[in-house]
Amino acid sequence: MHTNWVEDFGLVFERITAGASNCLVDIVMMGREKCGKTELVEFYFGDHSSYQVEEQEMRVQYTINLSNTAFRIWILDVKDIEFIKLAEFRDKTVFLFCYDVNDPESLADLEERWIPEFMARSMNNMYWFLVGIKHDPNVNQSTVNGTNRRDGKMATRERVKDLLKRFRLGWTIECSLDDRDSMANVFQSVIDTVYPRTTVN
Ligand SMILES: Nc1nc2c(ncn2[C@@H]2O[C@H](COP(=O)(O)OP(=O)(O)O)[C@@H](O)[C@H]2O)c(=O)[nH]1
Ligand SMILES: [Mg+2]
Repeated sequence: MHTNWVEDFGLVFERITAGASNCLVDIVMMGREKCGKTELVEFYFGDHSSYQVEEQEMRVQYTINLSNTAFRIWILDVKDIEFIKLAEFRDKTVFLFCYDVNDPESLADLEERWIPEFMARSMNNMYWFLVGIKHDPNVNQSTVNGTNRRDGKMATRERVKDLLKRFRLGWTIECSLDDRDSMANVFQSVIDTVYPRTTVN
């Protein structure tokens, strides 16, 4: 019954029929510096034997090869926003607009800079969603960057709803380094978006 599916590194993939070419999953992560992009990739994939990091012009490139599926992840920081105008993206690239759930400024950055820049390029055959990082399971009342974490989080939630509507962004996924399943959820959502599941049973 489940023979069409393979699990690898906590992610589920449809098994490829013999002779078919490997699946490619291209991800572009952007958002304010320090919102947690790098560690999301490093913590999730860093232990995999195929994990490679390469500093390239305007971006850092990560490659990870799981069974039948190759990930290519580019991380862009705010200083690299020009890159969006210039870069060639492969079909079906998934863009992850990342923010820190405790930092409304990081969401403002998406709203004012990254998303408009991205939307200005009309791109067919691309997918995108929001990723809220540092959604830690054990939130305490300690302050981060001078703001109360819980207040920051509530304010951010409201703005996220707005953004989703305004830019037709689809959905948001929250995750934390302290919750491996939540990180898997981000990457599984990417896989399922690019390769929708074809069999139900
Ligand atoms: N509490 C918490 N801190 C995080 C989380 N993810 C990243 N950080 C911290 O946020 C800081 C910036 O993370 P980094 O991945 O370098 O951000 P980047 O600039 O977007 O690549 C680092 O000190 C991380 O340890 C998380 O899920 N929870
Ligand atoms: Mg980084």
